[in-house]
Amino acid sequence: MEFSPLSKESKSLVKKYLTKEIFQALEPESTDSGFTLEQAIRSGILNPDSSIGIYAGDAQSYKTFAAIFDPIIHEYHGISNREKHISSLEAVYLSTPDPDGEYILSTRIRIARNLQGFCFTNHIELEQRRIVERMIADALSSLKDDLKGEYHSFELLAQSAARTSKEMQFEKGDRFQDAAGINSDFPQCRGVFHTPDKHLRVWVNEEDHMRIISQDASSDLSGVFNLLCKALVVLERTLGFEKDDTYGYLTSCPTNIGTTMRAGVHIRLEKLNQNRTLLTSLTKAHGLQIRGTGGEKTQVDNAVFDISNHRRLGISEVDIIKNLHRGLLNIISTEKNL
Ligand code: CIR
Repeated sequence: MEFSPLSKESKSLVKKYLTKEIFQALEPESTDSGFTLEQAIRSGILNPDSSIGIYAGDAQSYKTFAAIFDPIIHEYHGISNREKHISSLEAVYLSTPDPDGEYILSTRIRIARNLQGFCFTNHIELEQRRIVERMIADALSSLKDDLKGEYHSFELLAQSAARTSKEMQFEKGDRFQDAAGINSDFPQCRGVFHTPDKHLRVWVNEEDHMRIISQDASSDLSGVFNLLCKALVVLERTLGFEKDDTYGYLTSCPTNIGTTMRAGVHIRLEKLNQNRTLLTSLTKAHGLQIRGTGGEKTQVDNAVFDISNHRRLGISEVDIIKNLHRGLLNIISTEKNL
C-alpha cells in the first residue's frame, strides 16, 4: 500500500495521526492471526467521513499497532497516560432523575465483550464465529430468574415463523462497519437473546462478540444498571473476556474500550431543542454526548435526543452512571426553567 491512503478531505483521527513514519513502521506488521494495518484502516479509507477510521481485528492489534491506536485512544478518551483501568460493576442506588416521566422516555445501557483468544467480528472466520456463537448461547442458557431468556439464531428465525419480533433483532452493520468486515457471512452465527420482558438482551456477533443491553421504558438508571451487572457477573464467570490492564475490556472499535459502556436515555427536550448551543454546552460539561433519535449518525426526531456518556476509558462504570444522573438532573431543571 502507498503512503497517504486516506483522502485529503478525511477529518478522521486516523488521518490526523498516521504519519509517514508510523505508516512505514506498521505497514509490514501483522498480528498472529494475520491482521494488518491495511485491514485496520480500510473503513477509514473507504469512508472519508469517518470520525475515527480504524478497527482492531483482535486483542493483539492494540499492541502490534500501538503507534497508531495509542494517540487515537488518548485523544478520543481524553487520557494522557497509561493508568491501570479499574472496573466497578457493583449495584448503585440513585433517585430517578425524572420521577413523573415528563421527559425521559427510556433508559438503555450497553456493554461490549469479546471472548478471549478469538478474532473480533471484523476479522473472524466462519467456523470460529460459529464456535463463539455456541459458547455464548450455552453461557446465556445458564442465566436464571429475571435474567432467564431465550436465544434466537437469525438463521433459524429466517427458516421458521418468527419467534421473536423484528424489533429485537439487529440489522446488518452500516457502511463503516461493512468496510471493516463486520458484515461478513451475515446473518450466519448471529442472533439475539432476550428475557420475556425484554429488559435484558444480548446481540451475538454484531460489532463485538457480545453486546449486552439492559433497557427500561423509565428513568430508573439504577435498576437498569444493576440488572446488567448481575448478568455480567454470571457471564464473566463462564466465559473469559479480552481485557488489558490499561485499556480495560477490548473491543473492535477503539472508541468502546475500557468500560465498553454506553449508558443513556431517550429524552424529549422541546425547549432545549430550540437552543442547541445551550444543550451542547450542558452535555459537554457533564461528559455527555448527543446522538440522533435512532442512535449514531442519525437525525433528531420530534425533539427526542439520545444522550449518553462520551468517555468509556479512564472512568469506572459506576462513575459513568453517577455522571449521567447528575447531568440529566441539570438538563431537566434547565429545560423546566426555559
Ligand atoms: C467512524 O470512524 O466514524 C466509525 N468507524 C464509527 C466510530 C465510532 N463511533 C463514534 O465515534 N461515535
